[in-house]
Amino acid sequence: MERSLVLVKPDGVQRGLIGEAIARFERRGLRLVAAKFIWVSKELAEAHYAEHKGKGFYDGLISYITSAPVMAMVWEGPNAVAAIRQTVGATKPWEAAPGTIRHDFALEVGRNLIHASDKPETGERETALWFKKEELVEWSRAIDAWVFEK
Ligand code: D4T
Repeated sequence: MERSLVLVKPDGVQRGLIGEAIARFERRGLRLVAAKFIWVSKELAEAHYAEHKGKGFYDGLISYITSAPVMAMVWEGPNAVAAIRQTVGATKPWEAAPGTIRHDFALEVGRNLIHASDKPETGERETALWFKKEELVEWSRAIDAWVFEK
């Protein structure tokens, strides 16, 4: 089963979009594994965005993600990474497909509301970076057989 880290970023939290994001992932059939509401430290922000160090938007990215609390979650399901990226929409909100979260609620790449892991391996790495093992909940739902084929 694939897992993805999802962050409702500071702008999403400030704009009251935590519930909107959770509702969309729940409706899609994804299963929640972990969640916590935290103010991100500079260390965690730098570890999370290490691949962008040195880029022009890096400093702005770090100050944005540490500017106010975020809602950090892990969601799982078959093809969860691609499904969640599809629900979230393209990084640049003006390129995001209609009906996606970024299309429906965002305009700027530096205020794009949500983070989602970009590959299954990234999902595993980011889950381990943001959550301790004991914070991940293994469970099943009565409806799983009606959402998950296997
Ligand atoms: P995140 O990581 O926030 O979910 O975004 P994406 O996975 O969709 O996109 P990304 O890693 O390419 O970018 C990370 C983060 O940097 C901001 N950004 C990106 C920016 O401010 N200017 C830019 O030109 C780019 C490419 C937005 C998301």
